[in-house]
Amino acid sequence: MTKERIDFLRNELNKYAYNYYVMDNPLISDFEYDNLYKELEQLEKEFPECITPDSPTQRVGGISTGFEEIRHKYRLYSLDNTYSYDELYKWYEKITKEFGENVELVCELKIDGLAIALRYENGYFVKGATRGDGIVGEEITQNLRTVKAIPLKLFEDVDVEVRGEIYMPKTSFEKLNEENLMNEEKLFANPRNAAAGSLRQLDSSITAKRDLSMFTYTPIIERASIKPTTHWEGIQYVKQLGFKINPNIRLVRDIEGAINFCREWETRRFDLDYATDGVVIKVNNLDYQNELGYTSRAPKWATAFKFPPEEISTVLEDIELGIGKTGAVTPVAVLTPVNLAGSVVGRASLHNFEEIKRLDVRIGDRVLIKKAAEIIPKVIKVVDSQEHEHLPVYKVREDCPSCHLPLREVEGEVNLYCLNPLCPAVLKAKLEYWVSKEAMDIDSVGPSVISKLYDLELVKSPIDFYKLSILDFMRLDSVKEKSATNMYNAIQTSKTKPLSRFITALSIRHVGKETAELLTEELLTLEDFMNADIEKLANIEGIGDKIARNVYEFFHNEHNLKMFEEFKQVGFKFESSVAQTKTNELAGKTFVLTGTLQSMTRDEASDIIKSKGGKTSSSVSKKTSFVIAGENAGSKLEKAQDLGVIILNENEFFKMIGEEI
Ligand code: 3BA
Repeated sequence: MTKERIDFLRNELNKYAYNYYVMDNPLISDFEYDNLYKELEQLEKEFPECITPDSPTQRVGGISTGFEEIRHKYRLYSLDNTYSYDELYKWYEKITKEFGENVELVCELKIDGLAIALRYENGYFVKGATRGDGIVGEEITQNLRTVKAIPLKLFEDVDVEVRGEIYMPKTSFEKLNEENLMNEEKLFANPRNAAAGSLRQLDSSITAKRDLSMFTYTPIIERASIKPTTHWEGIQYVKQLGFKINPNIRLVRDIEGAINFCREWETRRFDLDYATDGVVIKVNNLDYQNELGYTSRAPKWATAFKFPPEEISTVLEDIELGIGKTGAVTPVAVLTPVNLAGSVVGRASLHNFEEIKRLDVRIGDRVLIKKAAEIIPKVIKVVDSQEHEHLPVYKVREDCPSCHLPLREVEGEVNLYCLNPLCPAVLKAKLEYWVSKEAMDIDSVGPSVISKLYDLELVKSPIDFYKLSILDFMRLDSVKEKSATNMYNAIQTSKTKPLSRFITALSIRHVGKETAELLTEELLTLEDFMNADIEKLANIEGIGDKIARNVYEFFHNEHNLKMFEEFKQVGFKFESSVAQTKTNELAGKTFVLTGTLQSMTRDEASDIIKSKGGKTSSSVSKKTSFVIAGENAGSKLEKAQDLGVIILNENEFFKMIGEEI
């Protein structure tokens, strides 16, 4: 009876874990799972003779004293790779020459993890090892048993060896580093290192706590019911046995198809929660694979197209200090330019002085940089070197590099601030923000024009833009009548922009675009802002006490009130044009915008939606009414398809709001 209950619990738990960790399809809550698990644990304690090796309780073993080297039964070859499409053509040409016809290929994402080999006998997991040099690896069975995506028992009684890649999801890596930071432990540089560090633990209970997973990509079948004749069938069989495979895999008829796959994933990969560094392209037909054979180190039937690297090292030549519109001082790394993920990078963010101290970066160091959030590069660490110790430790500057007044700390902020309201750098930053896309969007007036206008003392504060004549612009070097007229007109038309943009442009602390929009939904005119008390402000949805106080103070500051008068005099109307043109045809509808739109930016589309009473959101859920998808739409589009959310292209969207183009 008890034995039956134990068998039942084990099978149920394994089924749930399989669905959760391999199929990405949770069937029950963590709470329910934990309860069943505890029951099994208790019963197994009472009846240890009923424990089987595939029980979920058997995933964590003890502490080992070291890892043993073992010789792989089948060698794990290397993989040739290239960064160039030309070379892919050449590789394929050699192959087609051999067979005199098009050769089918399988494209797989190249997971940036650690290659491992797993042996199964009679369907049971018996041994797992790192790749090592491909001939000899380290036995890490104990640690691999803790990885839930690795089945302890397969769905069929077979003898196989599989290869795959162990990885840590990006989000888990970030969480782990956050914890390590709090506990003052060493940080991992990237998910791959975190996965490697987790697998190298002598205490497998530590490995068990790390969120590791595995994609399996190759079987070597010794004894089984079927014998695949293609790589594609091999992968399907691996899936059938209970392994997790990467779903982003495609069978293509020739190299063009493979290159399309590479191009697609060069950008889409950033939507994934695991790191990829390329695409592996393999000849599908296993007979062809055998005929092509191997060089001394790698199969001729496979190659990897590598994406441009996301991380690279370069020399830190200098640290410049940037000053933002709030006066926050942000150190910027000046680097020897290098190519990173497809673009040349000469500057990178260092966030703040705390970060410099934490990383101990010194001018002259070789540093590792990467694209953060895949856009702005940042310095992640100093590359170990002999020189580092001989370089002077970076000294934090005590005065503002622009106005030379002392920099100050501000409560609750990590940055240092220049609090001089007349600091030229702060004023310039405010002017730059005024014309920026997010604020008044005067794109013909750029930073260099602003800098010149400032130096000629023509513009010190945003109101001065509106007092300039065309001739004033022509006083600047290299500005001809045509561009002077353009700039003048752009500034004049900005007077009619919606109130929310004006509020955004004011650079009120903690009031960015989103907050300004929340405020102007309730406060429709400038007078409303001047009349609102703190309580009224704080009662607006999404506005906290701190912001309410900032806004209140801003609109009760004598200097600012004078400035508003001046804005009125030059012709600002300050009526909420959103309120005027606002209709309600999209009320209650939530839109998600994804991909590149042709006739407008996503921000513009978002403004249109809001002006018609609709809402926008950045993520797709069941509550999403419509997804507007442009070119190269990625995971959001897929999610919408999964959830059955209506997907519109741009033209359909315009039709819907009656503005056919
Ligand atoms: N496929 C890595 N090697 C891979 C079987 C061959 C191969 C890889 C692969 C040699 C990935 C080299 C180490 C190794 C045998 C593993 C993949 C990936 N295929 N999808 C063609 O996603 N990182 N790596 N040698 N197995």
